[in-house]
Amino acid sequence: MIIRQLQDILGTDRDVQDPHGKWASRRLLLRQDGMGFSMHDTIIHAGTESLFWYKNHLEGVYCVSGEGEIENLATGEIHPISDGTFYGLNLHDKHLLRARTQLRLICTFNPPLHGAEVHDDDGSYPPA
Ligand code: 9YT
Repeated sequence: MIIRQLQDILGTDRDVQDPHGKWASRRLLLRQDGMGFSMHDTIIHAGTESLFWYKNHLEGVYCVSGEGEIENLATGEIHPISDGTFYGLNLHDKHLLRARTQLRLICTFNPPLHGAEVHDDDGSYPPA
């Protein structure tokens, strides 16, 4: 059984800061933990807009606090995000994520991240 506390991850190599300063991702679970998915407690900083396009991963995201929106760039649809909103990028959906206030998102990736991925210019992470 794996037991982890967010407090113990802060400031370690599992506490990943966006090089552009838009988010912080605290990796509770990674590929090397062997569970087939990764799970992250992610903070999206207030007032930011980020382009993400996970071509090589499926991502599920559950918002537990904050206010923002996601724009589906394939359709132009904009969906509000707040405490209790889930979105699943089942079509590897290219999107813009906007945080009006600080968002706290619980994110899962399949396949799992190993932790050293860096977003490319398209907003994707390289294949596992
Ligand atoms: C929601 C989202 O995609 N945020 C970007 C960071 C990513 N979730 C990660 O690496 O944890």
